[in-house]
Amino acid sequence: MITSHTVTPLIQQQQAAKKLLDDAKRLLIIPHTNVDPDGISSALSSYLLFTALGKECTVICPDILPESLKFLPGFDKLKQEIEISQDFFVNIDCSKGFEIGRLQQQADGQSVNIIITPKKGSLTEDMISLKEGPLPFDLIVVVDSAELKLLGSFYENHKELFEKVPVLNIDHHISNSKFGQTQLINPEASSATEVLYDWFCTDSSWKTQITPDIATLLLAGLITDTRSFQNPNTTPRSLEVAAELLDLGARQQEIIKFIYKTKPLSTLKLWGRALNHIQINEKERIVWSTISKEDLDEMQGSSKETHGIIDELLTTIPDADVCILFTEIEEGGLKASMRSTDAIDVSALAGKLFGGGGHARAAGFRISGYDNFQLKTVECIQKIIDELHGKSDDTAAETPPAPSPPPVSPPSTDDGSSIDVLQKLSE
Ligand SMILES: [Mn+2]
Repeated sequence: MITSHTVTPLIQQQQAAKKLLDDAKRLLIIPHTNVDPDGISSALSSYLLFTALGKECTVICPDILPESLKFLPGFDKLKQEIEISQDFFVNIDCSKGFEIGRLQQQADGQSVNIIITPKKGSLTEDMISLKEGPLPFDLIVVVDSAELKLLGSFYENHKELFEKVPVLNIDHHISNSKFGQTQLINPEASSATEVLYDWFCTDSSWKTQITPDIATLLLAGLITDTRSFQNPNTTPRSLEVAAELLDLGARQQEIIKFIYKTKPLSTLKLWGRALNHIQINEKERIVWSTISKEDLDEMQGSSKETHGIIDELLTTIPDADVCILFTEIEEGGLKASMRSTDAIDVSALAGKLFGGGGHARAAGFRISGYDNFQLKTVECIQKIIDELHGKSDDTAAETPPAPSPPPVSPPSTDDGSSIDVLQKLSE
């Protein structure tokens, strides 16, 4: 949600964020779930820099660790969980001559008694006070996440921590909900790592700590969020930052090799299936393809491996205004990723017809509760064609209705298709 509040100038945000960082000693750094290279690289570059500056840092990957990003410097530092044990203090005022002889504890099943035997003087209630001990972190740095709930179960499981510890929100999504005590949000930056780089450069003692490893991380986020500088979010500043990072020793070829030129065999086989299943309606300028559960099983792949198909295969077909990839998902149901040219607003289509959402040129939706995947995809395409022709829903309803209306889920949040879309199109 974009608020109407006056936007704090970037320089002031950078200064406030720096002040918070300077005062903090124990940092918890975390990117969003459904991790992507920008999120992970932002978290790891912050981890490496602030560790070098003497902070005690913990870096979280709130997802299964993505094997494909193992090449990123610092990857082995990622933790999936933390153990939080906050001590509790029972304070005894000994200023009036009281001395403890012995401390014991005695449990009776329901409760525990702490028994204090005096060595000198006597103990009264007003000499005892109780307080919570320090938390394991004094600052949480959330990177590349438009909302706290995008931190997934990590946030759900540690809500109290997020309430007690100040949160620094570093992001580049225009849709950022501005959570946290302090924000450093630059919606003009093409990646969260670009926001970080500009921030790191505001302090010369920070900038000199940018090692080739940190530069590689920062460049990895920049390259992937701009899809190698192909996306319209690429600005003159992103190209400048990329050049400066190369100067600082970023290993661009390593990023290209591991992100773009290393695909598991199962992914390539799934791409083969998708290519085989491409269907085109030339008149309506719609291209679509399908990956069924059988395809996933036979190719030993996962539905999370399909998101390159739409951006790297389907959208390269000229003369199509709408591209759609239907993928059956392991948990049941299907997800559809949509891309379009300027001619069509797929977010509106996905929302109106299927309760999905996203952005004008990239959107998605989910459907569950159908009997036949292939028939369902044909039905979806027909609905889209009818809608593009301005036919009303009543007309569409004249086709034989499904036994019961399929429940429609909100846009997917588990792969590149739509959380990506929801976050990314503002990039
Ligand atoms: Mn990003």
